[in-house]
Amino acid sequence: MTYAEKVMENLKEKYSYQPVFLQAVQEVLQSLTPILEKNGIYEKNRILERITEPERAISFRVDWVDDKGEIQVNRGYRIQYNSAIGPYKGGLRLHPSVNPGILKFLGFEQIFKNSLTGLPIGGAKGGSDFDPKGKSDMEVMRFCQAFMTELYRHIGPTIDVPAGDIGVGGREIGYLYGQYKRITTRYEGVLTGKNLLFGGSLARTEATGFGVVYFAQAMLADRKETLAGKDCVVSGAGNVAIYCCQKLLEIGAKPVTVCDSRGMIHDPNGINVKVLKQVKEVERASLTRYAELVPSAHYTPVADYPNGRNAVWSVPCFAAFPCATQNELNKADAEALLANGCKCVAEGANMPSTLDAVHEFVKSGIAYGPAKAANAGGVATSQLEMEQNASMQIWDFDTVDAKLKRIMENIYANAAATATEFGQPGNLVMGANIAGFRKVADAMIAQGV
Ligand code: NDP
Ligand code: 2IT
Repeated sequence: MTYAEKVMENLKEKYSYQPVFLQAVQEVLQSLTPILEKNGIYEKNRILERITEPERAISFRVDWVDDKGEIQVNRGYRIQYNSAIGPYKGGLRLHPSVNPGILKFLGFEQIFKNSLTGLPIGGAKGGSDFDPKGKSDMEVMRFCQAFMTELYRHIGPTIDVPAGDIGVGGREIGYLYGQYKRITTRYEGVLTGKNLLFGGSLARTEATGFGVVYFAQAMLADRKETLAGKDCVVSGAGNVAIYCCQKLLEIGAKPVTVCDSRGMIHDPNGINVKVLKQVKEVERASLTRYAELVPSAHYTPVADYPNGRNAVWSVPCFAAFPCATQNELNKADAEALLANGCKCVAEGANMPSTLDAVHEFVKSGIAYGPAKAANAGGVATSQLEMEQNASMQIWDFDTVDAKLKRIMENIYANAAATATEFGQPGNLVMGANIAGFRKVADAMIAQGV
């Protein structure tokens, strides 16, 4: 048994009740074997045993009062995973499915993603099982205030800097920031994704979606291909999906699908981003509303998906952008995409593909950009927001966007070069995992036990 296999066996025994955490670790550890075998220093320093265990996992109770005056109780978490190369950094997720296993998978991925950006940020993730759906603005505000009333003591601009994720956008960050400032009296960059009125960065809202497209462009440029004029499928209809569609349209590609948890839109004329923003960012409505507003759009509810599989993946396309959630794309979906001629997959969501779907993509030799590389534009731009806050500067949109684009191109170049260095050219899963790991592991060794 290799070192990585031994560590994996132990984790499987200890955390059998956290399947998505085990899945994320397995994908990383499988890719690391070449570097672990080349250099015994990682095993000697027990790096795998250490890097898979969070430095600190905070769990707390969140009590708040709903509009009827009833007391509600949720669970809040912050997993401070690794601070070897910078302050903890990562999003907060508000979704009823949130539990420590999901946050550990997300926090673990974040370590390597943040390392790949080339910026000084450690890995973290947090959130709550609070469900924002159907809640009033004031209920969301009271929840966010209650959540921050505990979280504030664990974070700070050089300690831990949370941001958005599923269910957390500008509104929630505003309420969280207000409460932090009320309690501490500090006006400082303790959260990213803030409103432009109080320290937010231009282009942060767009960054993850734009970054995924920049990453796809970088992969394709290396293959003398381009997205211009090509049909693309996008899943999700939230922050990442919306700005992925917007950038695709800007560069002359055509996004033809989006979906939410209730159904999907197929519009052969191309997604109308203005309407999508109105429906999702302003009205916070279901995609049935989009179909009402755009006559050329065809809506399929989840109940009518063939074999219960997301119908997005059976729409023929040149490129696919999974931007909704983990494990939204399985082996059968990957096979359907490949059979229909898909040549590029760039992941906007975190771990959207199951392990066997990843295997299909890598085996096929198409341009496949794994999440921790392809969606790093969001957190990278968060770090640019931290930089602006720390120096009291405000950069214009084009400055931030140009930096974002360069960062995505550098991530691609680094992952591609590392894959070649370790004998598997084109395998960006291996390249991203080894490149992200090497920097953090070497920093941990240099800092001692
Ligand atoms: P949002 O909350 O803005 O949007 C999530 C979207 O995905 C919603 O449209 C939601 O639909 C949909 N969705 C969620 N679960 C499912 C499901 N099971 N099936 C179909 N659709 C689903 O979140 P984000 O756009 O911010 O995040 C999307 C993904 O991107 C996540 O994996 C997140 O971790 C990742 N990510 C986000 C970054 C960011 O900067 N925001 C950065 C890097 C990664 P509904 O509204 O019906 O629930
Ligand atoms: O998964 C992610 O990278 C995010 N949700 C963004 C994290 C951040 O700190 O901007």
